[in-house]
Amino acid sequence: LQKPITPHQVLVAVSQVLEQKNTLPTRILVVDDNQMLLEALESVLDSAGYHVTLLSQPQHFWETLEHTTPDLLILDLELSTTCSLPNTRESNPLPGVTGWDLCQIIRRDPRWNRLPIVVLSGYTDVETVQRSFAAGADDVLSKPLGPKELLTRISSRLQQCQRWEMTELDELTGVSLRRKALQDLTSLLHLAQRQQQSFSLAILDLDHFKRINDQYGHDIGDQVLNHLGKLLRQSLRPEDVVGRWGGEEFVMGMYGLTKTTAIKRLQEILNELSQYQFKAKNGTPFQVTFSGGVAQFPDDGNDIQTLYQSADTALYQAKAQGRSRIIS
Ligand code: GH3
Ligand code: MG
Ligand code: MG
Ligand code: MG
Ligand code: MG
Repeated sequence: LQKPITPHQVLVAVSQVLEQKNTLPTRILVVDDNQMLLEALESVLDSAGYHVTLLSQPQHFWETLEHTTPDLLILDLELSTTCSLPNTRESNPLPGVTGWDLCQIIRRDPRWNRLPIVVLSGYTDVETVQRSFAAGADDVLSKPLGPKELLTRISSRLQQCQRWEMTELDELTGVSLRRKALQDLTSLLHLAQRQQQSFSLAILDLDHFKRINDQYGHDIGDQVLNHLGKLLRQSLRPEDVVGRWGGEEFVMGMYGLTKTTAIKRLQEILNELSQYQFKAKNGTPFQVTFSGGVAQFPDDGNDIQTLYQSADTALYQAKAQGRSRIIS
C-alpha cells in the first residue's frame, strides 16, 4: 500500500490478504510410475480443488518434494525397480525403490516426518498393509480406487493433521510446544550424527520479563512473546527447530550450523527484536531484549540433555555479563 491511505483501503487490503491466506489451495504430490493412473488421480483431485503435482520418476522425488512442499503425499507402493533411490542426504542408495523406501526416508527427516502419506497398492493383503504402516504411511488404499473413497480418505488425513498442529504448536507464539520441540531436536541431532554434520542448540530467554509484566501488564507481556515467536518463525530454515521451552524461554536447534554461525543468526534476531518499538497501553514506547546461550554438537555434548546444560551455562553467563547478548 502506498501512503496516504484511507481506512477503507486498509480494510479492503487486509481482507484480501486474509482471504488469500484462507483459500490457499491444499497441495498434494502424487508419485506413481503409471502415467495413466497419475492423470486419473489428477483429474479427481483437481476437480476437488486441490493443487496437484504429479511425479512419475521417483529419482526426482526429493527435489520435487522440496520444491512443491506438499500438504499431503500420495505414494504408489510398486514403483519401477529400474531406478535408484532419489538423491538424499542418506548414503547407500539402494538398487531399486519402493513406496516403502520413500516412506522411511521421509519419516527420518525432521522436516517431513509430519507429512501425511497415503499409500496406494495393488495388493490388499494384511502384510502389505502392515509393512506400509511400519514404514510410516498414515493410510493405505488399494487399487482400483473410487474417487469418492479417495477424497474421503484424503480429507480425513488433512483434518487429522490440523488436529496434530493444535496439539503441537504453542498458540501464543506459533512455535512448537516443548514436547514436540524435544522430539524434533532429537531427530535433528541424530541426523547430524549420521551425516557427520554440526548441530547447534540455543536457549533464548527474555531479559527482565517480569519487569515488563509488572510495568505494562500481562497482556502486553503476551504481545511481546507473540512478537518474538513471529521473529523466530520468520528466521527459521527448513532444517531448524524452534520451540517454547516454558514461560519466556525458547529453544532452537540448527542443523549444520557451528556455534559461530548460530550466534550470528541469533544476533540478527536479537537486533531485530531490540529495534522493535512495543507500545504500552498509554502509548509509551518500550524495547525488549533477550539473552542467549549456544552449545554445539559434538564439541559440547552428544545428546540433547548435555547440549542443553552447556547452552544453559552460557545463557547464565550472558545474563551475568549484562544481558542482551549471545554467548557460547
Ligand atoms: P531474567 O532477565 O533474569 O531472565 O529476568 P526475568 O524477569 O525475565 O526472569 P524471571 O524468571 O524472574 O521471570 C520470568 C517471567 O516471565 C515471570 C512470568 O510471569 C513471566 N511469564 C512466563 N510465561 C508468561 C506468559 O505466557 N505470559 C506473560 N505475560 N508472562 C509470562
Ligand atoms: Mg506402480
Ligand atoms: Mg529467569
Ligand atoms: Mg527471563
Ligand atoms: Mg526464564
